[in-house]
Amino acid sequence: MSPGRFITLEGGEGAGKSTQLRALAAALRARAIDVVETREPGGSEGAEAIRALLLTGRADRWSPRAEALLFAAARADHIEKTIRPALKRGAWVLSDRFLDSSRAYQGQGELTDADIMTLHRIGSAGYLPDRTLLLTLPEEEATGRAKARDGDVSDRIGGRASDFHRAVANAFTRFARDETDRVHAVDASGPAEVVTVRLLEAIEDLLP
Ligand code: Z5A
Repeated sequence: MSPGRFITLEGGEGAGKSTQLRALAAALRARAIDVVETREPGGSEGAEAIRALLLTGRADRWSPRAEALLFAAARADHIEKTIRPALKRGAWVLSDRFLDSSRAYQGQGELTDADIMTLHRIGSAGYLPDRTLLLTLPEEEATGRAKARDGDVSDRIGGRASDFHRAVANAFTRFARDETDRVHAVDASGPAEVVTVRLLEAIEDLLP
């Protein structure tokens, strides 16, 4: 049995993560790979319940510390109930967002990147993906895609100021620069099918 692999897709809102996750899963299934598609926050019964708490309600519903702890708790349940069992049977797990989202969104205000990594060590024994695909897209294009789909409606975190989202994008860029083995930046512009080919190239070395 070839080993299961854990692949995460990261990037800002509207970059095309969900679209590409579905396309990548289809491409892997066409190669007879057992694939589990999942997402964060969420991906297990408990984590989906926490997702509803995190993404709805007033902007100030949670303090930065409480918010980071909720993401870490959801992730611990997701790994335990969904990710590890799938990998154990040799499946590939594709997750729409994971730890790097917490580092980018929760780890550069009141809490630092080191704080988020400490929460991840406590919650999930520091577990990391085999590969993280960072979808990069100029801000205006990503905003345009998200707006075309959602109009002016956004969730608790998506609705934050553009400065915040710019800082998130810079943090993701830093991760790709500093963790070159794991985090691969992939250009998410152009037609969806072309982006999927780029993503497949970025995991080619992991394919059985
Ligand atoms: N969050 C956090 O703060 N901390 C954490 O630890 C985690 C998450 C895990 C989750 O929201 C929020 O939680 C998120 C971060 C925070 N908030 N923000 N920002 P979510 O899961 O509901 O949403 P999202 O992750 O931000 O994703 P999204 O807005 O759904 O975008 P996407 O998945 O990257 O894009 P998409 O849905 O695939 O595509 C967007 C639109 O563009 C859609 O209409 C597509 O048909 C279209 N599209 C896609 N690809 C293309 C191409 N190539 N060309 C043209 N149009 C395209």
